[in-house]
Amino acid sequence: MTDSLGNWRRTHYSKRIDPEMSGEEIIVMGWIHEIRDLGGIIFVLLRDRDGTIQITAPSKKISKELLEEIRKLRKESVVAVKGIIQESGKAPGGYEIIPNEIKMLNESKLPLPLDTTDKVRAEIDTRLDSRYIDLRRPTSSAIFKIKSRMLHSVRNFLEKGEFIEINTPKLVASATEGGTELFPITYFEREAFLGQSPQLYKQMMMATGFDKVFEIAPIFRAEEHDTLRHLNEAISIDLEASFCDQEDVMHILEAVVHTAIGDVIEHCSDELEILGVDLEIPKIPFERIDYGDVVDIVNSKGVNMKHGEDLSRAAEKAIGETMDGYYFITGWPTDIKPFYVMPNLETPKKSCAFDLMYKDLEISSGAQRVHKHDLLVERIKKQGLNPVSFERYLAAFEYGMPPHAGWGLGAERFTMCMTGVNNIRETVLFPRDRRRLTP
Ligand code: AMO
Repeated sequence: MTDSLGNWRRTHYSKRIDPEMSGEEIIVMGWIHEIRDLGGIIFVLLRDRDGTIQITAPSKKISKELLEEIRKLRKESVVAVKGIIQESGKAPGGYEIIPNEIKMLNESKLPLPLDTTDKVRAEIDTRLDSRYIDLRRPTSSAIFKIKSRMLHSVRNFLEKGEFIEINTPKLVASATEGGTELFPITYFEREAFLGQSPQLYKQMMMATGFDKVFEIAPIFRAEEHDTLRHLNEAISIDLEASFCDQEDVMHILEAVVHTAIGDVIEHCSDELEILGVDLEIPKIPFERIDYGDVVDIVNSKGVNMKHGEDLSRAAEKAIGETMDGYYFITGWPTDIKPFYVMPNLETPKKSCAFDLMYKDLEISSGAQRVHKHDLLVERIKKQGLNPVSFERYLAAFEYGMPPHAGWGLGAERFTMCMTGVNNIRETVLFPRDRRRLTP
Protein backbone atom coordinates (compact mmCIF):
# COMPACT_ATOMS: atom_id res chain seq x y z
CA MET A 1 0.00 0.00 0.00
CA THR A 2 1.36 3.39 -0.92
CA ASP A 3 0.34 6.87 0.17
CA SER A 4 -0.02 9.97 -1.94
CA LEU A 5 2.17 12.98 -1.41
CA GLY A 6 -0.93 15.08 -0.67
CA ASN A 7 0.02 18.43 0.82
CA TRP A 8 3.25 17.16 2.39
CA ARG A 9 6.37 18.93 1.20
CA ARG A 10 9.96 18.44 2.32
CA THR A 11 10.87 21.15 4.84
CA HIS A 12 14.59 20.31 5.10
CA TYR A 13 17.36 18.42 3.34
CA SER A 14 19.59 16.43 5.72
CA LYS A 15 22.35 19.02 5.38
CA ARG A 16 20.08 21.82 6.60
CA ILE A 17 19.19 20.15 9.91
CA ASP A 18 21.29 20.70 13.02
CA PRO A 19 20.99 19.61 16.68
CA GLU A 20 20.14 23.16 17.73
CA MET A 21 16.76 22.75 16.01
CA SER A 22 15.85 20.20 18.70
CA GLY A 23 12.12 20.13 19.40
CA GLU A 24 11.10 21.37 15.91
CA GLU A 25 8.72 19.33 13.78
CA ILE A 26 9.95 18.83 10.22
CA ILE A 27 9.22 16.74 7.11
CA VAL A 28 12.05 14.84 5.43
CA MET A 29 11.85 12.74 2.26
CA GLY A 30 14.09 10.20 0.64
CA TRP A 31 15.07 6.54 0.31
CA ILE A 32 15.48 3.88 3.01
CA HIS A 33 19.24 3.47 3.13
CA GLU A 34 19.41 1.00 6.00
CA ILE A 35 17.07 -0.40 8.64
CA ARG A 36 17.99 -1.98 11.96
CA ASP A 37 15.21 -3.55 14.00
CA LEU A 38 16.30 -4.23 17.60
CA GLY A 39 12.80 -5.19 18.75
CA GLY A 40 12.13 -2.44 21.24
CA ILE A 41 13.66 0.18 19.00
CA ILE A 42 14.01 0.53 15.23
CA PHE A 43 16.68 2.66 13.55
CA VAL A 44 16.08 3.76 10.00
CA LEU A 45 18.65 5.63 7.94
CA LEU A 46 16.84 7.82 5.45
CA ARG A 47 18.98 9.07 2.56
CA ASP A 48 18.35 12.25 0.60
CA ARG A 49 20.45 14.09 -1.98
CA ASP A 50 22.76 15.52 0.64
CA GLY A 51 23.30 12.68 3.13
CA THR A 52 21.52 10.47 5.65
CA ILE A 53 19.18 11.17 8.54
CA GLN A 54 18.63 8.78 11.45
CA ILE A 55 14.99 8.10 12.21
CA THR A 56 14.72 6.55 15.68
CA ALA A 57 11.54 4.70 16.61
CA PRO A 58 11.50 3.58 20.26
CA SER A 59 8.45 1.45 21.11
CA LYS A 60 7.97 3.40 24.32
CA LYS A 61 7.59 6.75 22.59
CA ILE A 62 5.54 6.00 19.47
CA SER A 63 2.26 4.25 18.73
CA LYS A 64 2.10 0.53 18.07
CA GLU A 65 0.59 1.15 14.60
CA LEU A 66 3.41 3.46 13.59
CA LEU A 67 6.03 1.01 14.86
CA GLU A 68 4.46 -1.75 12.76
CA GLU A 69 4.44 0.53 9.71
CA ILE A 70 8.14 1.26 10.20
CA ARG A 71 8.91 -2.41 10.72
CA LYS A 72 7.51 -3.12 7.24
CA LEU A 73 9.81 -0.62 5.47
CA ARG A 74 12.23 -2.12 2.94
CA LYS A 75 15.53 -0.88 1.55
CA GLU A 76 15.37 1.79 -1.18
CA SER A 77 11.63 2.41 -0.84
CA VAL A 78 10.69 6.08 -0.99
CA VAL A 79 9.20 7.57 2.16
CA ALA A 80 8.29 10.87 3.78
CA VAL A 81 8.64 11.26 7.52
CA LYS A 82 7.08 13.91 9.75
CA GLY A 83 8.76 14.01 13.14
CA ILE A 84 10.50 15.91 15.91
CA ILE A 85 14.24 16.65 15.85
CA GLN A 86 16.08 15.47 18.91
CA GLU A 87 19.73 16.02 19.76
CA SER A 88 21.69 12.78 19.83
CA GLY A 89 25.42 12.36 20.26
CA LYS A 90 25.39 8.91 18.65
CA ALA A 91 23.47 9.69 15.44
CA PRO A 92 25.10 11.02 12.23
CA GLY A 93 25.05 14.82 12.30
CA GLY A 94 24.33 14.82 16.05
CA TYR A 95 20.54 14.54 15.76
CA GLU A 96 17.79 12.02 15.19
CA ILE A 97 14.16 12.30 14.26
CA ILE A 98 11.41 10.77 16.38
CA PRO A 99 8.64 10.07 13.86
CA ASN A 100 5.03 11.13 14.31
CA GLU A 101 3.75 10.04 10.89
CA ILE A 102 5.13 8.24 7.86
CA LYS A 103 4.04 8.12 4.23
CA MET A 104 5.15 5.22 2.06
CA LEU A 105 5.40 6.97 -1.34
CA ASN A 106 6.70 4.07 -3.44
CA GLU A 107 8.07 0.64 -2.76
CA SER A 108 11.30 -0.71 -4.21
CA LYS A 109 11.57 -4.13 -5.74
CA LEU A 110 13.99 -6.50 -3.96
CA PRO A 111 16.68 -7.76 -4.33
CA LEU A 112 18.40 -4.65 -5.66
CA PRO A 113 20.73 -4.93 -8.69
CA LEU A 114 23.47 -3.42 -6.53
CA ASP A 115 24.07 -2.34 -2.96
CA THR A 116 23.73 1.38 -2.23
CA THR A 117 25.67 1.31 1.04
CA ASP A 118 29.06 0.43 -0.49
CA LYS A 119 29.28 -2.69 1.69
CA VAL A 120 29.28 -4.92 -1.38
CA ARG A 121 31.34 -3.58 -4.29
CA ALA A 122 29.88 -3.95 -7.78
CA GLU A 123 31.69 -4.05 -11.12
CA ILE A 124 31.53 -0.88 -13.23
CA ASP A 125 29.35 -2.58 -15.89
CA THR A 126 26.75 -3.65 -13.31
CA ARG A 127 26.81 -0.14 -11.92
CA LEU A 128 26.37 1.51 -15.31
CA ASP A 129 23.53 -0.86 -16.25
CA SER A 130 21.61 0.36 -13.20
CA ARG A 131 23.11 3.83 -13.13
CA TYR A 132 20.03 5.39 -11.45
CA ILE A 133 20.70 3.19 -8.43
CA ASP A 134 24.46 3.54 -8.63
CA LEU A 135 24.04 7.32 -8.43
CA ARG A 136 22.32 6.89 -5.08
CA ARG A 137 25.74 5.91 -3.71
CA PRO A 138 27.42 9.00 -2.27
CA THR A 139 30.76 8.03 -3.88
CA SER A 140 29.12 8.14 -7.32
CA SER A 141 26.98 11.24 -6.86
CA ALA A 142 29.89 13.22 -5.35
CA ILE A 143 31.67 13.13 -8.74
CA PHE A 144 28.72 14.83 -10.45
CA LYS A 145 28.33 17.48 -7.79
CA ILE A 146 32.00 18.32 -8.37
CA LYS A 147 31.55 18.29 -12.17
CA SER A 148 28.52 20.56 -11.86
CA ARG A 149 30.46 23.00 -9.67
CA MET A 150 33.40 22.97 -12.07
CA LEU A 151 31.16 23.76 -15.07
CA HIS A 152 29.40 26.49 -13.11
CA SER A 153 32.74 27.98 -12.15
CA VAL A 154 34.13 27.90 -15.70
CA ARG A 155 30.99 29.61 -17.04
CA ASN A 156 31.09 32.20 -14.32
CA PHE A 157 34.77 32.93 -14.89
CA LEU A 158 34.38 33.30 -18.65
CA GLU A 159 31.27 35.43 -18.34
CA LYS A 160 33.13 37.76 -15.97
CA GLY A 161 35.89 37.87 -18.61
CA GLU A 162 33.25 39.08 -21.11
CA PHE A 163 33.16 35.90 -23.17
CA ILE A 164 29.91 35.27 -25.03
CA GLU A 165 28.41 31.79 -24.74
CA ILE A 166 27.54 30.31 -28.13
CA ASN A 167 25.84 27.16 -29.48
CA THR A 168 27.08 25.65 -32.71
CA PRO A 169 25.57 22.80 -34.76
CA LYS A 170 26.32 19.19 -33.94
CA LEU A 171 25.05 17.92 -37.32
CA VAL A 172 27.88 18.76 -39.70
CA ALA A 173 29.03 18.13 -43.26
CA SER A 174 32.76 17.55 -42.80
CA ALA A 175 35.60 16.55 -40.51
CA THR A 176 37.62 18.94 -38.39
CA GLU A 177 40.00 16.81 -36.40
CA GLY A 178 40.58 13.91 -38.82
CA GLY A 179 38.30 11.75 -40.90
CA THR A 180 38.63 8.44 -39.06
CA GLU A 181 36.97 9.68 -35.89
CA LEU A 182 33.66 10.63 -37.49
CA PHE A 183 30.24 9.10 -36.87
CA PRO A 184 28.35 9.14 -40.18
CA ILE A 185 24.60 9.71 -40.08
CA THR A 186 21.85 9.93 -42.66
CA TYR A 187 20.75 13.51 -43.20
CA PHE A 188 17.71 13.15 -45.46
CA GLU A 189 19.17 12.15 -48.84
CA ARG A 190 22.76 13.04 -47.92
CA GLU A 191 25.46 11.78 -45.64
CA ALA A 192 26.37 13.96 -42.67
CA PHE A 193 28.33 13.49 -39.44
CA LEU A 194 28.08 14.11 -35.74
CA GLY A 195 30.34 17.03 -34.82
CA GLN A 196 33.79 16.11 -33.49
CA SER A 197 34.52 19.64 -32.33
CA PRO A 198 33.03 23.13 -32.73
CA GLN A 199 36.44 24.12 -34.13
CA LEU A 200 35.38 25.52 -37.52
CA TYR A 201 32.35 27.32 -36.10
CA LYS A 202 34.15 28.95 -33.20
CA GLN A 203 36.76 30.20 -35.69
CA MET A 204 34.08 31.51 -38.05
CA MET A 205 32.68 33.40 -35.05
CA MET A 206 35.95 35.34 -34.97
CA ALA A 207 35.00 36.82 -38.35
CA THR A 208 31.76 38.19 -36.86
CA GLY A 209 33.36 40.58 -34.38
CA PHE A 210 32.12 38.64 -31.30
CA ASP A 211 35.83 38.58 -30.30
CA LYS A 212 35.60 36.22 -27.31
CA VAL A 213 33.34 33.16 -27.32
CA PHE A 214 32.96 29.87 -25.51
CA GLU A 215 30.79 26.79 -25.82
CA ILE A 216 30.17 23.88 -23.45
CA ALA A 217 28.68 21.06 -25.50
CA PRO A 218 29.01 17.44 -26.60
CA ILE A 219 31.61 16.28 -29.07
CA PHE A 220 31.36 12.91 -30.82
CA ARG A 221 34.43 10.82 -31.58
CA ALA A 222 34.26 7.43 -33.28
CA GLU A 223 37.34 6.22 -31.42
CA GLU A 224 37.64 2.51 -31.95
CA HIS A 225 39.83 1.86 -28.94
CA ASP A 226 38.39 1.09 -25.57
CA THR A 227 40.49 2.92 -22.96
CA LEU A 228 40.04 4.44 -19.52
CA ARG A 229 40.47 7.94 -21.02
CA HIS A 230 38.33 7.89 -24.16
CA LEU A 231 34.60 8.30 -24.65
CA ASN A 232 32.60 8.36 -27.86
CA GLU A 233 30.54 11.25 -26.55
CA ALA A 234 32.23 13.80 -24.31
CA ILE A 235 31.66 17.37 -23.17
CA SER A 236 34.11 19.89 -24.49
CA ILE A 237 34.66 23.34 -23.03
CA ASP A 238 35.70 25.28 -26.12
CA LEU A 239 37.06 28.80 -26.23
CA GLU A 240 38.16 31.12 -29.01
CA ALA A 241 39.46 34.69 -28.76
CA SER A 242 40.44 37.30 -31.35
CA PHE A 243 43.51 39.53 -31.35
CA CYS A 244 45.25 36.89 -29.25
CA ASP A 245 48.13 34.46 -29.66
CA GLN A 246 48.64 31.06 -28.03
CA GLU A 247 50.29 32.57 -24.93
CA ASP A 248 47.22 34.72 -24.26
CA VAL A 249 44.82 31.78 -24.35
CA MET A 250 47.21 29.62 -22.30
CA HIS A 251 46.97 32.28 -19.58
CA ILE A 252 43.18 32.09 -19.75
CA LEU A 253 43.28 28.29 -19.61
CA GLU A 254 45.49 28.15 -16.54
CA ALA A 255 43.33 30.78 -14.84
CA VAL A 256 40.22 28.72 -15.64
CA VAL A 257 41.78 25.57 -14.15
CA HIS A 258 43.10 27.45 -11.10
CA THR A 259 39.75 29.16 -10.42
CA ALA A 260 37.62 26.05 -10.95
CA ILE A 261 39.74 24.00 -8.56
CA GLY A 262 39.59 26.75 -5.93
CA ASP A 263 35.83 26.91 -6.34
CA VAL A 264 35.46 23.13 -6.00
CA ILE A 265 37.61 23.15 -2.85
CA GLU A 266 35.46 25.92 -1.39
CA HIS A 267 32.04 24.50 -2.28
CA CYS A 268 32.51 20.72 -2.45
CA SER A 269 34.39 19.89 0.75
CA ASP A 270 31.87 17.16 1.69
CA GLU A 271 32.14 15.54 -1.75
CA LEU A 272 35.95 15.65 -1.73
CA GLU A 273 35.91 14.04 1.71
CA ILE A 274 33.56 11.29 0.52
CA LEU A 275 36.01 10.59 -2.33
CA GLY A 276 39.02 10.83 -0.02
CA VAL A 277 40.64 13.47 -2.22
CA ASP A 278 42.95 16.11 -0.81
CA LEU A 279 42.64 18.64 -3.63
CA GLU A 280 45.09 21.53 -3.78
CA ILE A 281 44.95 24.69 -5.88
CA PRO A 282 47.77 24.39 -8.43
CA LYS A 283 50.24 27.27 -8.67
CA ILE A 284 50.12 29.37 -11.84
CA PRO A 285 51.71 29.91 -14.29
CA PHE A 286 51.97 26.21 -15.09
CA GLU A 287 55.33 24.91 -16.21
CA ARG A 288 55.94 24.90 -19.98
CA ILE A 289 57.99 22.17 -21.60
CA ASP A 290 59.04 22.13 -25.23
CA TYR A 291 58.11 19.14 -27.39
CA GLY A 292 61.84 18.56 -28.16
CA ASP A 293 62.57 18.16 -24.44
CA VAL A 294 59.60 15.84 -24.08
CA VAL A 295 61.10 13.54 -26.75
CA ASP A 296 64.43 13.52 -24.86
CA ILE A 297 62.80 12.77 -21.50
CA VAL A 298 60.64 10.00 -22.95
CA ASN A 299 63.69 8.34 -24.58
CA SER A 300 65.72 8.72 -21.39
CA LYS A 301 63.01 6.68 -19.64
CA GLY A 302 63.56 3.81 -22.06
CA VAL A 303 60.48 4.52 -24.20
CA ASN A 304 61.25 4.87 -27.88
CA MET A 305 59.92 8.11 -29.41
CA LYS A 306 61.07 9.72 -32.63
CA HIS A 307 60.95 13.45 -33.27
CA GLY A 308 57.74 14.21 -35.18
CA GLU A 309 55.63 11.54 -33.50
CA ASP A 310 52.61 12.10 -31.32
CA LEU A 311 52.77 10.90 -27.71
CA SER A 312 51.99 7.20 -27.39
CA ARG A 313 50.40 5.96 -24.19
CA ALA A 314 53.81 4.71 -23.02
CA ALA A 315 55.31 8.13 -23.79
CA GLU A 316 52.55 9.89 -21.85
CA LYS A 317 53.29 7.66 -18.87
CA ALA A 318 57.02 8.33 -19.14
CA ILE A 319 56.57 12.10 -19.24
CA GLY A 320 53.95 11.90 -16.46
CA GLU A 321 56.55 10.30 -14.19
CA THR A 322 58.82 13.29 -14.63
CA MET A 323 56.32 16.16 -14.63
CA ASP A 324 54.00 16.49 -11.68
CA GLY A 325 50.65 18.28 -11.63
CA TYR A 326 49.60 20.56 -14.50
CA TYR A 327 52.03 21.52 -17.28
CA PHE A 328 51.95 22.65 -20.90
CA ILE A 329 53.69 20.95 -23.80
CA THR A 330 54.51 23.58 -26.43
CA GLY A 331 56.35 23.73 -29.74
CA TRP A 332 54.58 20.73 -31.35
CA PRO A 333 55.64 19.76 -34.88
CA THR A 334 53.33 21.41 -37.40
CA ASP A 335 52.90 18.16 -39.36
CA ILE A 336 51.13 16.27 -36.56
CA LYS A 337 48.77 19.09 -35.62
CA PRO A 338 45.50 19.88 -37.47
CA PHE A 339 45.45 22.20 -40.49
CA TYR A 340 44.04 25.15 -38.57
CA VAL A 341 47.10 25.38 -36.29
CA MET A 342 49.47 28.26 -37.05
CA PRO A 343 53.04 27.29 -37.92
CA ASN A 344 55.71 29.23 -36.04
CA LEU A 345 56.81 32.19 -38.21
CA GLU A 346 60.57 31.69 -37.64
CA THR A 347 60.62 27.88 -37.56
CA PRO A 348 57.60 26.72 -39.61
CA LYS A 349 58.24 23.06 -38.81
CA LYS A 350 57.22 23.94 -35.27
CA SER A 351 53.70 25.09 -34.56
CA CYS A 352 51.96 27.49 -32.18
CA ALA A 353 50.04 24.58 -30.63
CA PHE A 354 50.03 23.45 -27.01
CA ASP A 355 48.58 20.67 -24.90
CA LEU A 356 47.71 21.01 -21.25
CA MET A 357 48.61 17.88 -19.33
CA TYR A 358 47.84 16.69 -15.83
CA LYS A 359 50.49 14.10 -14.98
CA ASP A 360 50.10 11.57 -17.82
CA LEU A 361 46.69 12.76 -19.02
CA GLU A 362 46.06 15.29 -21.79
CA ILE A 363 43.18 17.49 -20.68
CA SER A 364 43.24 20.25 -23.28
CA SER A 365 44.76 21.23 -26.57
CA GLY A 366 44.81 24.56 -28.31
CA ALA A 367 46.76 26.89 -30.55
CA GLN A 368 47.06 30.14 -32.31
CA ARG A 369 45.21 29.59 -35.59
CA VAL A 370 46.00 30.28 -39.20
CA HIS A 371 44.00 33.43 -40.01
CA LYS A 372 45.37 34.02 -43.54
CA HIS A 373 43.20 32.46 -46.23
CA ASP A 374 45.94 31.31 -48.62
CA LEU A 375 48.06 29.73 -45.93
CA LEU A 376 44.98 27.91 -44.63
CA VAL A 377 44.25 26.46 -48.08
CA GLU A 378 47.87 25.35 -48.33
CA ARG A 379 47.70 23.69 -44.89
CA ILE A 380 44.46 21.89 -45.76
CA LYS A 381 46.02 20.48 -48.93
CA LYS A 382 49.21 19.50 -47.11
CA GLN A 383 47.15 17.44 -44.67
CA GLY A 384 45.67 15.54 -47.62
CA LEU A 385 42.26 17.21 -47.35
CA ASN A 386 40.20 18.85 -50.06
CA PRO A 387 39.69 22.65 -49.69
CA VAL A 388 36.36 22.29 -51.54
CA SER A 389 34.93 20.50 -48.50
CA PHE A 390 35.80 23.59 -46.44
CA GLU A 391 34.43 26.20 -48.87
CA ARG A 392 32.09 28.01 -46.47
CA TYR A 393 34.63 27.95 -43.65
CA LEU A 394 37.38 29.23 -45.91
CA ALA A 395 35.21 32.08 -47.21
CA ALA A 396 35.09 33.51 -43.66
CA PHE A 397 38.85 34.12 -43.96
CA GLU A 398 38.50 36.35 -47.04
CA TYR A 399 36.56 39.25 -45.56
CA GLY A 400 38.58 40.41 -42.57
CA MET A 401 39.50 37.58 -40.23
CA PRO A 402 41.43 38.81 -37.17
CA PRO A 403 44.35 36.85 -35.68
CA HIS A 404 42.92 34.46 -33.12
CA ALA A 405 43.63 31.56 -30.79
CA GLY A 406 41.70 29.12 -28.64
CA TRP A 407 41.49 25.75 -26.94
CA GLY A 408 39.25 22.82 -26.08
CA LEU A 409 39.20 21.45 -22.53
CA GLY A 410 37.68 18.00 -21.92
CA ALA A 411 35.14 18.35 -19.09
CA GLU A 412 35.38 14.66 -18.16
CA ARG A 413 39.16 14.55 -18.20
CA PHE A 414 39.28 17.67 -16.03
CA THR A 415 36.76 16.06 -13.66
CA MET A 416 39.02 12.97 -13.48
CA CYS A 417 41.88 15.23 -12.31
CA MET A 418 39.76 16.75 -9.56
CA THR A 419 38.09 13.59 -8.31
CA GLY A 420 41.03 11.19 -8.63
CA VAL A 421 39.01 8.55 -10.54
CA ASN A 422 40.98 6.61 -13.12
CA ASN A 423 38.13 5.50 -15.40
CA ILE A 424 36.57 8.33 -17.43
CA ARG A 425 33.22 6.48 -17.39
CA GLU A 426 32.90 7.40 -13.71
CA THR A 427 32.57 11.06 -14.74
CA VAL A 428 29.66 10.61 -17.19
CA LEU A 429 26.10 9.92 -16.07
CA PHE A 430 25.36 7.59 -18.98
CA PRO A 431 28.64 6.95 -20.81
CA ARG A 432 28.90 6.11 -24.49
CA ASP A 433 31.81 3.84 -25.30
CA ARG A 434 32.73 1.16 -27.82
CA ARG A 435 30.26 -1.31 -26.30
CA ARG A 436 27.72 0.83 -24.49
CA LEU A 437 24.76 2.64 -26.04
CA THR A 438 22.22 2.05 -23.26
CA PRO A 439 20.95 3.17 -20.80
P1 AMO B 1 41.32 17.65 -29.13
O1 AMO B 1 40.90 16.68 -30.16
O2 AMO B 1 42.68 17.49 -28.54
O3 AMO B 1 41.29 19.14 -29.69
O4 AMO B 1 40.26 17.66 -27.97
C1 AMO B 1 40.32 18.60 -26.92
C2 AMO B 1 40.13 17.92 -25.57
O5 AMO B 1 38.87 17.25 -25.54
C3 AMO B 1 38.98 16.06 -24.78
N1 AMO B 1 38.68 14.89 -25.63
C4 AMO B 1 38.14 13.75 -25.19
N2 AMO B 1 37.73 13.36 -23.98
C5 AMO B 1 37.23 12.12 -23.85
N3 AMO B 1 37.11 11.23 -24.86
C6 AMO B 1 37.50 11.58 -26.11
N4 AMO B 1 37.36 10.71 -27.11
C7 AMO B 1 38.05 12.88 -26.31
N5 AMO B 1 38.53 13.54 -27.38
C8 AMO B 1 38.91 14.75 -26.95
C9 AMO B 1 40.40 15.99 -24.27
C10 AMO B 1 41.15 16.84 -25.26
O6 AMO B 1 42.33 17.39 -24.72
N6 AMO B 1 39.59 21.52 -31.85
C11 AMO B 1 40.59 21.11 -30.87
C12 AMO B 1 40.66 22.06 -29.70
C13 AMO B 1 41.19 23.42 -30.06
O7 AMO B 1 42.27 23.50 -30.67
O8 AMO B 1 40.52 24.42 -29.72
C14 AMO B 1 40.27 19.69 -30.39
O9 AMO B 1 39.18 19.21 -30.51
O10 AMO B 1 40.45 16.56 -22.98
